[in-house]
Amino acid sequence: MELHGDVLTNQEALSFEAFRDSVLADYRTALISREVSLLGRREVLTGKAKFGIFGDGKEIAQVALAKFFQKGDFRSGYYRDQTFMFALKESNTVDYFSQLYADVLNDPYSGGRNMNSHFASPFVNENGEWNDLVNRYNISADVAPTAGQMVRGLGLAFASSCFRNSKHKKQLSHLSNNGNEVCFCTIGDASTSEGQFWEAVNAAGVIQAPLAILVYDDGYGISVPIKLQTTKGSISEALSGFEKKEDTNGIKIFTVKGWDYASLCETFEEGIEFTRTTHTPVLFHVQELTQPQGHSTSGSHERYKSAERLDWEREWDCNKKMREWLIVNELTTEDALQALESDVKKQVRLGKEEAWLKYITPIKDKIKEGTAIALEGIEGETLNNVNQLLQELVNNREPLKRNIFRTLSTLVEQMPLHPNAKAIKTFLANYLKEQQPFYSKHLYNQTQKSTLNVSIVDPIYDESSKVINGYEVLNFYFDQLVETNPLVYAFGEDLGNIGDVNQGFAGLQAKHGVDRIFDTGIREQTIMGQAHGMAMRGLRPIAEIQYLDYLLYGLQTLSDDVATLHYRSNGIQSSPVIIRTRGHRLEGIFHSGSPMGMIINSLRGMYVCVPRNMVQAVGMYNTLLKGNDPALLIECLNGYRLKETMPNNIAEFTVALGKPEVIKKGTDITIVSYGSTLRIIQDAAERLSAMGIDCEIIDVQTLLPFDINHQIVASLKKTNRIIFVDEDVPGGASAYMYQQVIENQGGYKWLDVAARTISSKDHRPAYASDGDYFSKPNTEDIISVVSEMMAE
Ligand SMILES: Cc1ncc(C[n+]2csc(CCOP(=O)(O)OP(=O)(O)O)c2C)c(N)n1
Ligand SMILES: [Mg+2]
Repeated sequence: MELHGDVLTNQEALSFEAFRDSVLADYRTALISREVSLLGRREVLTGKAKFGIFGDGKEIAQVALAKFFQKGDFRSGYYRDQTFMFALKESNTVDYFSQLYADVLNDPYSGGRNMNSHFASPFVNENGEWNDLVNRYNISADVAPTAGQMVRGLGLAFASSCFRNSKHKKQLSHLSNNGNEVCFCTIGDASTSEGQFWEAVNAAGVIQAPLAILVYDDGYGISVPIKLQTTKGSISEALSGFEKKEDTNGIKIFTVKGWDYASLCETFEEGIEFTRTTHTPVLFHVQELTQPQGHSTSGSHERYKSAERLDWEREWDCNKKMREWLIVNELTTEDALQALESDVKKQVRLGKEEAWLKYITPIKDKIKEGTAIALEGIEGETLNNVNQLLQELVNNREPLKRNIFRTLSTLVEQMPLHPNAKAIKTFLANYLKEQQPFYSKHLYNQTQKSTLNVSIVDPIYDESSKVINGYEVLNFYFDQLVETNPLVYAFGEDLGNIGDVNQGFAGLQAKHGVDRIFDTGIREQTIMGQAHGMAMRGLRPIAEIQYLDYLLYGLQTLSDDVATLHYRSNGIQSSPVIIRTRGHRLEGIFHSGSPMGMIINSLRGMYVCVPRNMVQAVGMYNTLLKGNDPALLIECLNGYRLKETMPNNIAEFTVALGKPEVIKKGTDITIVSYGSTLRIIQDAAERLSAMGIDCEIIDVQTLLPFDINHQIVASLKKTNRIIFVDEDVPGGASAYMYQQVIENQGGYKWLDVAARTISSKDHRPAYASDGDYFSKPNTEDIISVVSEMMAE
């Protein structure tokens, strides 16, 4: 983008004008963004907002980058991206401040749930259906855990490769334009120290997806300088071995200075075009950026940056450098710039004030309403007392909703004989009822695409129904599924070529193609991210964690990103991933874990299915594929070679989530469990039956959701005795089931003897069959606890 000031032809003059206008528009966006950062910080320091993190010092790179972000593209970024969002007009001053104020009505990205600078755009509509993602800018909802965005970005990019290779492109044209979409993934220099970053870069280099990684290098991660973060103090140097060469895979690496507008435009143009057309990932190391106001409102960078560094940052401020460049190249004048600067200041202040009014007015209205109720018809001494109690609330210039609850509740506590006490309580109860959903809705899908709305189709059996091994049931099913549903993709370690370690997909890659059923590296976290990004783009991935014990490697992504997505985007994004794994019982410390308490406590927002056999598992897959919620399904490791009768309608029948099944009726005691443990319980029940004790056995089938219709307490009403059994540690998921039934379902009212739990020992399971016997609940344990309870 060289400029020469000689005589121009008409044509040249026109195109020069257009160029100059677009450059000045970019500069204006950068100025607006800077002003937002300055005023935003002030809002926090004066107490109107709680916390602030801003994009100052990274404006110019982002106005340049936004030029190459096309409709249909995706962003998986972090909290410095406000300028990019302003440049795309995906954000503006008013919306930005609404989020800063945690305005549940007006924050368009998270409904007041996420901190500021955590953006999102609608991928799904109010019916839960996917929007046309091809004709809009797609901003995947941000998370705060550093580098968490990398693995999602990988998946969003990889989906483009799926679409490009799909045989069903026509059907999918609302989701992708032949896989031309690039995922722009931004990250700070320090966050590249995270494992997520390296795993994602390596995976991208192997799978070759259109992922554009932008490392914004400002030399610091809060206070820790880059030399303590990155080998050789430079991410581009450290990554040089990943560089794609002729005849190799890999990534293409660019370096560019973050204050150099012209070079940024040129570099991004080349790199983005390259990844869009070739699907080779690219990484831009954007260097020499600054943080004019330090990291966030939580500290001041003067504490850890030297005076020389702070001087350097002032000198190399990207906005300042662009301003100089505009003048040197005679694109504008000093006077025009001053006018622009004051105009921008005014615009941002007005936007901020508008957002504040939108936020505060309904709260102030509520205060008026509540105080009017408290004051109605009272006089004299009482009026004085009430006024005194209300004073602080009424005078508060920045009141919160919780101040209303506190003040009015205190008033009723201190003046129980206040004539309007009842009316005040009603007012507060109604306000709570009105407000709570703003903070709690959309944890799960609440549209007609909720998995809980899926209609239930019973399995059909007759004399012709086949009796086959569990793994054969799965294999038969997956074959039909991939054949009939073009959105389904299955992948994981050893899942492609050999068809998974238990042969659920055996032979299916050869039949359906390596694009649909494939192997991945040993990289659980990016397998999760890959699936997550695909699901966000409307595909239906079934991604495998080879053994339940290794879910831990992927748990951060599942817990922080997948499970929170629908909630943190306030319902505008969904990720109906299915994570398939196998566990509970096999051998030894690292192949027979059943950490279900950890799982259900960290994955609220996902459904957790724990089928006892493969037919149940298939019914659950069918259900999950019809809804739009994410789920984890754990098959029983010791169940693949057990014989099962396969329903004739294997591809259609569904298992309702949250509906336990009574698998043995009985009158003396209710035993509640799930998964592999049920077979131990059935064994115990037979021996107890010989002793004259009649057990009722209930399979909960899913832990999340749990027994929606309270079927278990209905059993307890009959037997008056209950045990919760599983293979988790003491106090794990057995304690969760206990709490659900005894507390939530009011089960304590029906107990003749104390309810009990039986679980594994505190330690990991020891190796071999005796290790299992002495570590996990066994038949004799169950018989002895049941006998004790019957004798009490
Ligand atoms: C997993 C995780 N660890 C720590 C933090 C706290 N934290 C937030 S930002 C940050 C520094 C990130 O620095 P960098 O990646 O260079 O981005 P910058 O803020 O400099 O743009 C840290 C440590 C976090 N959010 N997530
Ligand atoms: Mg940094």
